[in-house]
Amino acid sequence: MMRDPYQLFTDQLSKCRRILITTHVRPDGDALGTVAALAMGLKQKKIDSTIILLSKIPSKYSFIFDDNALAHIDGADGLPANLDLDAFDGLLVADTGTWSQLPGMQTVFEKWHKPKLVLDHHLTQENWADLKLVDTTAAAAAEVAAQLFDSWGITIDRAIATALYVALVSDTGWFQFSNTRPYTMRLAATLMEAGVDTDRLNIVLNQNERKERVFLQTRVMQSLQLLAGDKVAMMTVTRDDFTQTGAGVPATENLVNIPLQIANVEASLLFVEPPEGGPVRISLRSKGQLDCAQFAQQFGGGGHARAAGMKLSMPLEDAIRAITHKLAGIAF
Ligand SMILES: [Mn+2]
Repeated sequence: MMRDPYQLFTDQLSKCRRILITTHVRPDGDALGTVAALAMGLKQKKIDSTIILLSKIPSKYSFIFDDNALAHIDGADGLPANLDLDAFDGLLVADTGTWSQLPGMQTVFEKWHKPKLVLDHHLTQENWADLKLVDTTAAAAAEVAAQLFDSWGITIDRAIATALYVALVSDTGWFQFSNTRPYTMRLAATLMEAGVDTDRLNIVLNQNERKERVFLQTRVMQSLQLLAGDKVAMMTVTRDDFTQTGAGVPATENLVNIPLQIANVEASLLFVEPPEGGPVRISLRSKGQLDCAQFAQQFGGGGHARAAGMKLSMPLEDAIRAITHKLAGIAF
């Protein structure tokens, strides 16, 4: 008989006294919320944890750590040289199962002799973990963590519930995306009953932008063009846009989604000319037939069917020409 994967995971974690927890580079709300919830949940089981993050925490998410006095090691510039691996009994990776999402980790941990555990909901997985708890039907890694807590008898208190709620709304677009399932809504209800202040979270996460970002958005929207019989939208962010608004590249996040509001638009492109130079970054989103990942692969990029990215080392105008030329050959 197959053993319950949650029980196997619990058994393995129970053998640890101190565990290192991490998540993917450029962590989103699911990554950060799940990592924080895991650290707090394990504490109830007298398991100490140390969180290491491979990028700076986006400021809107820092409250998850600050409110709960959760410290973390900054691994944005590589793992700290003084990190004492002997102090840990295992590595717990949340919201990814691939080394490419964990820069700097593979060389150190590939041959590490202690257990490596992955808790995730992504389809793409590698085989280096000693134990995996992966549910690809879960809308967020947080759903897997919540089920682990449930089966292990870890109480979802207000702090844990808040971290899990941040994770859920991040990966489901506030319960709008197609990954939202009945369990997601039931879990959200449980989290609200545990005391999550959903109104405050809405303000902190959705109404907390720096003014530079909104001014950048205003400029970028002026660049909107429709191609391919209004089926493809295109916007550009130029070096000048960054200089004039004082915004940085992170402020371009999600701008690519705006043109998808237009009924006829099936795909949206955002070209970003980085202020510090380097390749032009192109984001592609689809709400129709276009497979973004397949398209991006032609240019050495990648992603998912509805969201992908690529980088082109050429001037902005040439990058626009190359991409729109390829898109012109697609029948929408
Ligand atoms: Mn996730």
